[in-house]
Order: sequence, then structure tokens, then C-alpha cells
Amino acid sequence: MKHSKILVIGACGQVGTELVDNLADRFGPERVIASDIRDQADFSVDYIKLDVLDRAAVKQVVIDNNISEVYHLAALLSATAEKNPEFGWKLNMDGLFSILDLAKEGLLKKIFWPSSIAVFGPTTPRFDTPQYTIIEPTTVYGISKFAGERWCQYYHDRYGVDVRSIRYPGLIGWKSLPGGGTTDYAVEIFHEALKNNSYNCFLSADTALPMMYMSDAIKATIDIMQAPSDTIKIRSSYNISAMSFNPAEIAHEIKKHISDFEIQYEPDFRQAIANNWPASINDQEARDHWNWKHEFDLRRMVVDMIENLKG
Ligand code: AKB
Repeated sequence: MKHSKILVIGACGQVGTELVDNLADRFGPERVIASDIRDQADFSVDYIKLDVLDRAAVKQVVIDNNISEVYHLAALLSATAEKNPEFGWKLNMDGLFSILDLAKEGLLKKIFWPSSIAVFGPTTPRFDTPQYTIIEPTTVYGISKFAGERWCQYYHDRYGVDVRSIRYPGLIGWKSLPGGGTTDYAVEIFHEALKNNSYNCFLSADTALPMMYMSDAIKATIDIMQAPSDTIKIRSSYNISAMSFNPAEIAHEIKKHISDFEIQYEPDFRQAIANNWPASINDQEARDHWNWKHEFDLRRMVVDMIENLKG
């Protein structure tokens, strides 16, 4: 019998590039297909150009390739969506419906779709933010993620769709650059520190945000998809957490390795976005339900980032 395949949509992004390699290592490259809006991309697995808003094309790819699982990562992140709210809403919502509806039709067995800490807003408790709390997002990205969470829960409850989701914090990795997020400074800072010994940060020194090293985020993503269905008790999206730090704290940690590193602060429009997000997250439900556990804290993450970026 031919094995069904896994499709990653939005594979060229920060999470996708690492997720594809991990899925290929775990399940075999012949079982993974990467897709994105670009004409071409360099993956160790088959690549298909695909616009998630083209429903007919997505359906054809799913049928032609015997796809049973989709990781749907294509989205405009917080900073980019603020610059183009209409398209941010369209891509983030219509893209999700395109995949949820294929599962509703019975063409997909399982879906992963990421939500974000951006669902939280100024009325949410800022520290140790619980799974269940006040949720009043203020960005287009946050509103789309919160609406998406409710639709995931609805499609699960009403149509039995096996959709699984986590609220990503800021993600830090060395294999690819992020694009369009408010937490991107925590990746840029390493590149600039190694190239110029200096970084001009677009958030203020004391802006603490929840963060996670990419290897932990990939582990959480694959773990939640591999967990037995009855352990996934939340079908909107799970809080997950690893560390929390502000720009001054990460700069201090980097200085231990690059002693002449200097940081300056020049907050821009992204400061207002970060001000409304939690500083730290409580993820007890994810830990209890499907055994989520992080490995990297700030110190270990900085060592690993610098080692790998130095090459
Ligand atoms: C962003 O900054 O927009 C993202 C996120 C927290 O979802 N990294």
C-alpha cells in the first residue's frame, strides 16, 4: 500500500524551512512535500508552487499526491499585517478555511495550524498568562489568529476535523531569518552582533516577551501532531512556553561571548504591538495533556545560536 504524504504550506518561512527537514528525517523525504508561493525553492524533498488562497489548486495537490496531513504555516505576521490589514486578514483567514474545508470533506486526516501569543491583548494578565483568560487582540494578526482558533474549535466540534494548534511565542533559530514579526529582533541581534558587533533594536530595553528556540518549537509542532487524538483536549490552540526575556537581557547574554557587542534602542511602530503582548506564558495544559516540555533556556539558546552562526 502506498503511504499517504505530508504537505507543508508556507514551507519557505522561518518555521517551514526547519519543519520540512525534521519531518523528512522522521518520516522519510519521499513522504514530505514542501509548498510555498515562490516559483522555486531549495528543499531536500519535492517542492510544489502553491497559493493557499487558490482553493482548487490546493485540493488538486492534496488529491494528486495522496496527502493526509497538512501543516499550514502561510500567514502575514504581526508587523507586516499592520501595513496591509486587508490582505493580512484575507490570507490568514481564507487560507485557514481552504484547509479546514478539505478536512471537512474528508480529504485530510489531520491539520496543524499555528496560532500565536498575538491573540492576547492589553486586558490580558501580562505575566504567566493562563490558557483561559481575557483575549482582546489589538492587531490584525492577533484578531485573525483568535478568529482562526475559534474556527478550529468549531470545525472540530461540528465536523470532527482533527485540527491541532499551538500559540507560538517569538521564535529564534539560525537556519533562516524571520520576516515581518515583532519578535524578529531576537534573531536579527545575533546576525548583527556577529557581523558588526552592534545592533540597533526596534524595541525598548525592558520589553519582555515570551520566546522559544526553534528546535523546541519544531519539537512541540511534531509532538502535538503525533499525540493520540484523545490527549488533545483543546482544539482552539495551546499556550506553550520556554523562556521570557527583554532586549537588555539577551544583549547581556550575547556580550558574554562577544565582549565588545553594543546595543542601542530606537523603538518604532512595533513597540506598540509588543506593549500589548504578554511577558510570560503559563502552559500547564500543554504539559499535562500531551507532555510538552522545552529544552532550551536563554543561556543555552545563545550558546547554540552563536556556535551555529559562526559555522
Ligand atoms: C510575530 O512577532 O508576529 C510572531 C508571533 C509572536 O507570532 N513572531
